[in-house]
Amino acid sequence: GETAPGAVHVPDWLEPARQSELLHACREWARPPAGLRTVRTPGGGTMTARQVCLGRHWYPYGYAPTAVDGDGAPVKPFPARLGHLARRAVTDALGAEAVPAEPYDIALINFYDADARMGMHRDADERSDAPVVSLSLGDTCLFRFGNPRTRTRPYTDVELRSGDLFVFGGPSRLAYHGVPKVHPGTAPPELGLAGRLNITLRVSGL
Ligand code: MD3
Ligand code: FE
Repeated sequence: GETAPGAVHVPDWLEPARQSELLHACREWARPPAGLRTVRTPGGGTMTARQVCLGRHWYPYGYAPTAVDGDGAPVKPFPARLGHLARRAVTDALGAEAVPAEPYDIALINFYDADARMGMHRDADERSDAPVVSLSLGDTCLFRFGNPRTRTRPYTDVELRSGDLFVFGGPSRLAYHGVPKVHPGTAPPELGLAGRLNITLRVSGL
């Protein structure tokens, strides 16, 4: 359903076998070089969700070809199949007209343990207004969707579960959003994941 203009939630978009496949791939991508890392924020803090990047390395607040704030290794390539998945996701959520002409070329994968959170922020480091595609695996989280102008209320709170798709396009592309809570032990048992994983697929416009 449409949470806000251009923000569409599609529960259970990924069937269980596809969730397992994607989780397995994420675990491979998380290995060094340029694997899972803790993101340091400019204020001297650290993000509680740890991250792996494909295609381009995100660091606060820009993109680089190597893991500049990790081991310095070249970032793993963006797999063609994630590009196909992104276009299919946008088509299902927003319609074929919303699929961008430019290729999807970045994946950011966030790993949340039971205590991890993500504060309210905007994703404004891409030079493209193409929709962002979000896929969730593992534990259910409380996802908080705000508005494009301020990080404050009004919010729309949505539970994101394993297999859910969320696409953020149009006026929602620059909206504030965050993850105030992960619900431990809520992952589908057959997935074999303690915690939550979120994959976002993006167009860099570079
Ligand atoms: C709304 N990730 O990677 S997914 C992020 O669950 C991020 O890991 C969260 O925020 C997570 O930047 C939230 C939902 C999401 C992702 C990207 C968006 C919402 C968005 C981009 C624009 C607007
Ligand atoms: Fe974000």
